[in-house]
Amino acid sequence: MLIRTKRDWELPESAATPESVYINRRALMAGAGAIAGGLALGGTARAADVPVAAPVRNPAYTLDRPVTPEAAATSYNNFYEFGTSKDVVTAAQKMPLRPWTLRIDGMVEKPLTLGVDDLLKAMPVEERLYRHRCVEAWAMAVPWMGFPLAKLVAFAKPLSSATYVELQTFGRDTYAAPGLRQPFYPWPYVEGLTMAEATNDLAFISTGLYGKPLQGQNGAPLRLTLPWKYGFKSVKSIVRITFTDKKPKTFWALLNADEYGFWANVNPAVPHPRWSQAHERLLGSNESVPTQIFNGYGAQVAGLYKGLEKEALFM
Ligand SMILES: Nc1nc2c(c(=O)[nH]1)N[C@H]1C(S)=C(S)[C@@H](COP(=O)(O)O)O[C@H]1N2
Ligand SMILES: [Mo]
Repeated sequence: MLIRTKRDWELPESAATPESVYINRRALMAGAGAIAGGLALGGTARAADVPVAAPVRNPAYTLDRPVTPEAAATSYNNFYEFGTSKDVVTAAQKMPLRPWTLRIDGMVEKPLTLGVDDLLKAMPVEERLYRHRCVEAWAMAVPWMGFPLAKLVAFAKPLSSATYVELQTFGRDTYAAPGLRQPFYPWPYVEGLTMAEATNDLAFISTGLYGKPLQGQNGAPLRLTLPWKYGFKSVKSIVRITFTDKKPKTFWALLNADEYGFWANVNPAVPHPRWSQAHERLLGSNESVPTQIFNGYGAQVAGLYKGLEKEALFM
C-alpha cells in the first residue's frame, strides 16, 4: 500500500481549510461551469470530466475517527446493479452520467422530470464529514458533497397527505448494468423514508466525495446518504423520487425483512442472524471499534422514533 503525506481532508477539524480559501476556489471554478455544461450536452461525460464548485464544509458535522483513505472508499463498494462483489469500479465507471434525469412524482403538487444539472443549480452544495456503517459490519468516514434531502423535498412540493418518500435507482430501461440481468433480485433498487426522516437535517443527497464529483461506483450522480442507518438504505444513482402515503416496499426488505428491514437504524445490541453488530471494521486500517446506537447520531435522530423504539430499533 502507498504511504502518502496527509491530504487536506485528513487534517483534524481545527486545521481544516479556512473558508476564504474555499471562496477563492469557488470563484475560480465558476469559469469552469461553462465547460461542464458543454460536456453535459455531449451525453457521455464521466464524473472526472465534470467540474463542480468547491463547497464549504459544514462545521456542524465532525468525526470521532480518521477520514478513510480515498482509495479504499472508492474501490471497496456495494452496488449490486454491477455485481455482488466489492469490485465494481470498472463496470460502474462505464455507466454514462449525462444526460441524467430525475423524475419527481406521486403525491406532489405537480409531477416533473428535470435534468440533474438543473437540479444542482437550484440546490445549495456543502461538504459534510459523515460516518457510514454497512450492515456487513464494515465502516468508513468520508467527506461527502451535496445538499440536504429536505431541500429537495421542499423543491418537490409534496402534498400534506404524503407520509413517505420512495427513492429509486435506475432500471434496465435506463441503463442495462450487468447485475440487472440477475432475475433473483427485485429490481429496481428502491429505498424509502418517512417524511419526518427525509426532512431531518442529517438526510443528505450526495453529489461528490473527497472534493470531487461522485464516481459511478459510489452512486453518481445522485446518491442518498443516511449516516444513522445501515448503508443499504443509502440508495445510489437515483432516477426517481415518489411521494406516497404507503410504506415503500424496499429492495432488501423484499428479500429478507428480518435481516434488512425498512427502519435499519444502526443498533449494536441487535445482531444480524449470522454476525454480531457490536463492533465494526474500519476500511483502510481494518481497526475494530465499537458500534454506536444510531451510528453515533442519536442526538439528531432518536426523537424521530419516540414510541416506535420496538420496531425502529429492531431492524
Ligand atoms: N442502487 C444501489 N444502492 C446501494 C447499494 C446497491 O447495491 N445498489 N448498496 C448499498 C450498500 S449495502 C451500501 S453499504 C452502500 C455502499 O456505498 P459505497 O459503495 O459508496 O460505500 O450503498 C448502498 N446503496
Ligand atoms: Mo451495506
